[in-house]
Amino acid sequence: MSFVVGTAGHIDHGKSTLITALTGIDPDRLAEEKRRGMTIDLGFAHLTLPSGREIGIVDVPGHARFMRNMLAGAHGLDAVLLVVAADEGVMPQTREHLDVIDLLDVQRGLIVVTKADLVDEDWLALVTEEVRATTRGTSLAGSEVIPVSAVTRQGLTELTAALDALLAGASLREDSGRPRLPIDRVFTMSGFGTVVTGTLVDGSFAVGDEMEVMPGGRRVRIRGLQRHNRKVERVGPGNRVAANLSGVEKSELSRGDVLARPGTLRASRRMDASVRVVASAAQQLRHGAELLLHTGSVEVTGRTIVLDADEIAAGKTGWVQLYLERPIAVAAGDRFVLRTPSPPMTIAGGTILDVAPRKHARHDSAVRESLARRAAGDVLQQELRKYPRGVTVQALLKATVAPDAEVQTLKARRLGDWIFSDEAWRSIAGRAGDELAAYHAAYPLRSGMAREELRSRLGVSPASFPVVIEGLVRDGWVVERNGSLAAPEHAVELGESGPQAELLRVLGADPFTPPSLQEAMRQSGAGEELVRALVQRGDIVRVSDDVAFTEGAFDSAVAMVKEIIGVSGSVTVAQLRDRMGASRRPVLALLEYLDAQRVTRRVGDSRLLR
Ligand SMILES: Nc1nc2c(ncn2[C@@H]2O[C@H](COP(=O)(O)OP(=O)(O)O)[C@@H](O)[C@H]2O)c(=O)[nH]1
Ligand SMILES: [Mg+2]
Repeated sequence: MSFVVGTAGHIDHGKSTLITALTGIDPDRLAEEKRRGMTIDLGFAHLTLPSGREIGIVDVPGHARFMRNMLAGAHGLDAVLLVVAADEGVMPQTREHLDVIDLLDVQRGLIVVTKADLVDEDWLALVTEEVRATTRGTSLAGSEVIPVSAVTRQGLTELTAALDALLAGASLREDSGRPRLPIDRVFTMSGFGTVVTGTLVDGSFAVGDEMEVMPGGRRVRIRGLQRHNRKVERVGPGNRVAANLSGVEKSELSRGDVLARPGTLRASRRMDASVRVVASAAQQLRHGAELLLHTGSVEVTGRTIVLDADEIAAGKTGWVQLYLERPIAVAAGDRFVLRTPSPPMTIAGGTILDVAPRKHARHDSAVRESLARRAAGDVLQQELRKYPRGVTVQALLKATVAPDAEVQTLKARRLGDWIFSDEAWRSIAGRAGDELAAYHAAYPLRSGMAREELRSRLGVSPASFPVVIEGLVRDGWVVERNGSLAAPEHAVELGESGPQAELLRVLGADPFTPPSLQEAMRQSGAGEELVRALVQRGDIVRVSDDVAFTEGAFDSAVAMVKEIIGVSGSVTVAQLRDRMGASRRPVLALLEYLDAQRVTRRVGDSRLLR
């Protein structure tokens, strides 16, 4: 049972001091932080609560100038401690951090009123009321308020008990089998090499796992893992994790990169999202605005295309497409925050809905409807609609961090590693039926269409074609005959009279010494098409370009070959010619055909059976 808890609140309100008082660990680890007595970057600690529940702690800087660091630590939190100093009350970054917590939808929190030793009861009551009012309408509304003092240690026991109770109601982080570690720190340790840290979500890491650094896709291996400063072999979601990586230098990694299982995450520059503009925002979210996007531990500049309006007013929601300066690794469902670069302010936030959208026309109701369905949780089904020719399950899942099992719930046709929306599958099957019907009408004497030809007419990829055919056969749209594809009802109709009957008569007149096939065709008026149909049906056997036997003659000749070999151990052209009473030309062609068919094997002038 493990959770990650973050701090939030204005500078100098006692966040870091509180964490030290609770854990004995000073989260201000940088020399500059110690010298200035001020948190600059994220700090980390850990604590075992009275119940035995273990928590990792992320301590954030409160200074407005270091908001970007605060944001890098604010994702993946199970709960937050909103810290407000009793002597100062609610201050600008109290509000801004609260906005961030609210936009990231952190639902569990405690309001910790610190420095209670500095004020009297009446003042404390006023501050308590002020904080309650401030959190109203946010995800922390109604959170318990706990006065504490790091100096007198008043309230610390109550605080750990309250945190324990709060987390008792929290479900463990879902392990969807698709771990992601948004990296918030990279350093080298002598004897270890490259180490990254972060808050692990969505899955587990184990020592020895091969991982991928996204974006970029660099392969690395997890050489060692630490959780709360202790070596572990394996660690699950909802943990602060340090991972020692092999195969990568420190200089090749940075905050914002994501460590994930190979092939499970997509790097994207364009994404669709729902947004909400914070109620107190000094400006609306304007179409075309250049903003800073924060999600996971990454910060990136991007342009905001407002899809269904020219601007989104403070307190309102809308649909946007974000176009980023560079690709980042995200998944549908991820929360994000948008800030204006100058003056630096948190203005909006929301949920990523599509990590690989097309450019949309603005004010398009179909786009709006599709986004609304995604926002309602229907991401995979919507994603599947993008692939009219099917998609591999793995590629589909890259759109989200949904567990693989969610694929089973889709209205779709699953064939091997491939998946087709019901609509796509109906269209492919209908098209196959139409193409085959047209082909049979054009070539009634052919038993069917070559596989490759049907593939290109359907426009499906070579990779998916085998499963597509398998599915079409199973559904009764297609049959496979003589290596070609046909509609089940198709049969080659050869009449009892006419050129085909004539050809068989001409070839069968002197069955072992038939005229050349070209001569027989000329005499009977049969064309290539008809010859092919007769071959496919097995009425004639074409042993070379210009020699064909009737079925009966061929079968007899093969029997003779086997008989001679049975008696003499082998057969020569002369032996067979004498036995068949035929001329040399068809006999030679027959034997070469049998060699090619691997019935016989040539050794010198003789043939043996294979
Ligand atoms: N009197 C009193 N001072 C405190 C208390 N907690 C923190 N401080 C002081 O407040 C200042 C800022 O604390 P710090 O933890 O760095 O604040 P942060 O910026 O929120 O992390 C430091 O000088 C602390 O000693 C407290 O409970 N009582
Ligand atoms: Mg601090």
